[in-house]
Amino acid sequence: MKMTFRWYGKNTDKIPLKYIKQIPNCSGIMGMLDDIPAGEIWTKERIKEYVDYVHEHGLEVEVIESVNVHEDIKLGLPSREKYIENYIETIKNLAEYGIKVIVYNFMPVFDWLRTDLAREIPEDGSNSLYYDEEELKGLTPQKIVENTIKDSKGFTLPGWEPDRLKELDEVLEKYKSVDEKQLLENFKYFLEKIIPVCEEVGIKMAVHPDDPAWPIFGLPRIAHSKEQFEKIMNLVDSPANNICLCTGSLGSNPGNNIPEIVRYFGKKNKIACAHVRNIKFLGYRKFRESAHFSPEGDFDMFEIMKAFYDTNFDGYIRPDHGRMIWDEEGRPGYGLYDRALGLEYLTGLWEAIEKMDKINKNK
Ligand SMILES: [Mn+2]
Repeated sequence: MKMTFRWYGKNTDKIPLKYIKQIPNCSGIMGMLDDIPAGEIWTKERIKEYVDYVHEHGLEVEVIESVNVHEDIKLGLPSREKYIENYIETIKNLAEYGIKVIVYNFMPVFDWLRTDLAREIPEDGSNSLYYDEEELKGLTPQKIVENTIKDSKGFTLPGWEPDRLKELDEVLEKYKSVDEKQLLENFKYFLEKIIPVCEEVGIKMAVHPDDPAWPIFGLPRIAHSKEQFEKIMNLVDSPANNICLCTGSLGSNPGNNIPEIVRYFGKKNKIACAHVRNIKFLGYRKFRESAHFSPEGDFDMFEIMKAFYDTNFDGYIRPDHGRMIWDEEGRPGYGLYDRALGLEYLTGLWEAIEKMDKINKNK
């Protein structure tokens, strides 16, 4: 298992790689180039520049997140062909520079959604991302986009890239004729084209769950339960077709038993990487993102890490969204301090699980 940390790139992430290197047990970053619009090729030049810069700081970059899938691919429009070709070029280019895993999603328009990006946590004065379905009821998708971009404090947010949202009305209209079944068919079409290339160049695709884990705004969503992920894995049966298991996204539905889902797909070697975080439920479809430490939220982080350990997980884990603490000003969910605490906590759990296992085996 390799512990990593999400990093946006030197132009848009104010956290220097030097700081990330100083987090004990952090082997590298999960990287992204968030200025490249969905559908465009990630050129070798851009990738090389990014990868070289990370390596210069003594860190690895074997996972790239958010090579966004163009909406036309998800919609199954004829124009998807050229976007799929571009996606394939990007896969080949990334493989050439040592990338092993690509995290992506196949969610119509929105891949994650919150109603507040900085809700104060009364117990300690920190703040974190927050979701309340009740608040969402009074809002149109357009208003949510407006609020989210306004609350992002000028930082780009993955999934909320301006290019993806500028033609929102038009895209929402197009999705009216796409149901879950059609979306799955379009997904299969995409995977059938790209997975053979991934097999050839040694890349694992890792699909990220819906966040929150249920449909929103009447859009079809197909990745928020064990059964749905089983379906996605069966669309194209290949070692290159994998899951990015995000505990906070999937776990936003308390009906999803995270340790059990980790064990289920872990045994099948279907988890290429994981985002591990905790959340605190405040009511029905109402939660906030808590510190990683189990008692701060509603997940048993020990059981989650043990499920990874017991299924011989050898992929990548990163702490996920953190709170804003110690007066840090930063990208919502992606400050340095609380994520570093999270990484250390997960590392401690792993060390303890591993050593206890050895002690027990030697008995
Ligand atoms: Mn995630």
